[in-house]
Order: sequence, then structure tokens, then C-alpha cells
Amino acid sequence: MSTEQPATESAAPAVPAQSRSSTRPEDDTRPRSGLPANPMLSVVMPAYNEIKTLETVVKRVLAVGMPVEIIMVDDGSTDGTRDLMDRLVEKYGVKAIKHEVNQGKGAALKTGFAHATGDLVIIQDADLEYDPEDYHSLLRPFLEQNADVVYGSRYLVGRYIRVHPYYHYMGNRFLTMFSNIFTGLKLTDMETCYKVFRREVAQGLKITSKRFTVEPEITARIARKRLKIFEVPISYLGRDYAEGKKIGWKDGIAALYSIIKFRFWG
Ligand SMILES: Nc1nc2c(ncn2[C@@H]2O[C@H](COP(=O)(O)OP(=O)(O)O)[C@@H](O)[C@H]2O)c(=O)[nH]1
Ligand SMILES: [Mg+2]
Repeated sequence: MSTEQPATESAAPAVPAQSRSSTRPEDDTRPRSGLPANPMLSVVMPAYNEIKTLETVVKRVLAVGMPVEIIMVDDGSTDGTRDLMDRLVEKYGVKAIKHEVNQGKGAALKTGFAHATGDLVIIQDADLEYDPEDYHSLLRPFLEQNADVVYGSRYLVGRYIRVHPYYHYMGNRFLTMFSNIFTGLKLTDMETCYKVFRREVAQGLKITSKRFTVEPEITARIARKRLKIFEVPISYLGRDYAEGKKIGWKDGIAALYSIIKFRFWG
């Protein structure tokens, strides 16, 4: 006899009726981002004398396999970066905008943001310290949690992190803490390069800092707008000064001053 199979078990629905028909907001797990499933990412790439790494960074961004628009912003380079950009425009169909004279990362970002046409905008330095493979996790909070801004944190360690010079690490942690005190945000890495915004947020940011104080400035401005901000862990391959790192202790002092300035007089 083959009657062991109880009828009730085979008749059980694959999805319980209750969850299929639920309309409670907390049960609705669909993205509410208003973004397409495959959003277009504008990659703003400030570059000052980065001839050694620029093409590799462009290739790595393209290899991520997402719809991207790369906007390289030359900041008055003198090492041949400008000519290289012309070749990259031809070869990869990326965009290049050039400042005639060097102004600083902040000025380069302002120019790049203004030219973005994607759904989201990310900052991508033109050196190899950050890994574009992290874009996948950086975009997730937009698609799943309706984020407005996402910061990639080097201190919520992802796959790996190159051991930092201790004083550089302490400098970053201290600046982040100081910034948090004045913004009221609990970030772990304010100085990170990987900051991602909905395009309207990036283009609505007033940027007055020409140089590296643009990082505390952006952070102070998004804090004031009361946006939905997320952090995700990223990998980091920091270069040392011999390898071309340019930010230094003077930029740290300028950042402290800016944190206070943008809190009270921004
Ligand atoms: N140092 C420096 N970097 C600039 C300037 N303008 C644009 N950048 C770019 O800003 C990014 C961050 O600079 P970087 O020297 O790597 O800073 P660090 O990694 O924080 O030491 C790089 O892609 C630079 O090419 C500038 O005037 N000075
Ligand atoms: Mg760098």
C-alpha cells in the first residue's frame, strides 16, 4: 500500500498566505529606494600627478561590472596625467575635465559633482589605496535601506586592511572623534575617500574647501541635513609617503579648524 503520505503535508502552500497578503510596513522588504535595480554610478576621480596609477584605477572601476560613468578631474597636474587622460577618454570612453591650475581635492570634487549624471555619485581617488570591488557593498544600503549617503569605513575592517603607520591611524581616529563631537554623528572614518551620495545630495552640497578640508566640510553639511547615513566596511591598501601619499600633519590641523568652522559658521 502506498498511503503513507498524509494529504495535509502535500497540500501545504509554499508561502504562507499571511505573509503573501501582509501590508504592514515592517513586513515589506522590497527596496523603497526609488532607484533602478542597477543604478548608474557616477565615479568622480580627482587626480593630481597620478600618472603611475590612473589607468589601473580606471580599469579596476570598469572591471566592477556595474553601469558607471567615470569623470576624471585633473587638478593641474604637471607629470603627464593630463595627456594620459586624453588617451583614456579615447580608449575607454570615460570623461575628463581639467583644471588649468592646481587647486586641491575639494575644488576637483566640486567640478566633478557638477558634471555627474548618474543616480549615485562616488568619490574615487586616482591612486590604488581603495578597491572598487567594494562598490558592491557600498551600494547595498541605497538599494536595501533607502540610504541617502554611504561612507566606506577603513576601521570596520572588511576583507583586509594594510597595517597603517600608527600615527597616521591615530590622526584619522582623532579627527573622526573630533568631527563626531561637533556633528553628532557616530562615524568611524570621517576622512575616508569612499563617500557615496544620491546625485541630488552630492549636487546640493555647498563645497567651499579647496583642499583636503573638503572631507570634514562634506561630513558637517550632510550631518546638518539630517540625511539617512550608513557606513560599510571596506578594504584599504594605504600607500606610505615614499609611495606618493601626500596628506600630512598640516592637513590634520586644517581639518580640526574646519570641523569647528563648519559647525558654527559653515
Ligand atoms: N595631494 C593632492 N591630491 C589631490 C589634489 N587635487 C586632487 N588630488 C587627488 O585627491 C586624491 C587624494 O589625494 P592623496 O594624495 O591620495 O591623499 P591621501 O591618500 O589622503 O594622502 C588623489 O586622487 C589625488 O590625486 C591636490 O591638490 N593635492
Ligand atoms: Mg590617497
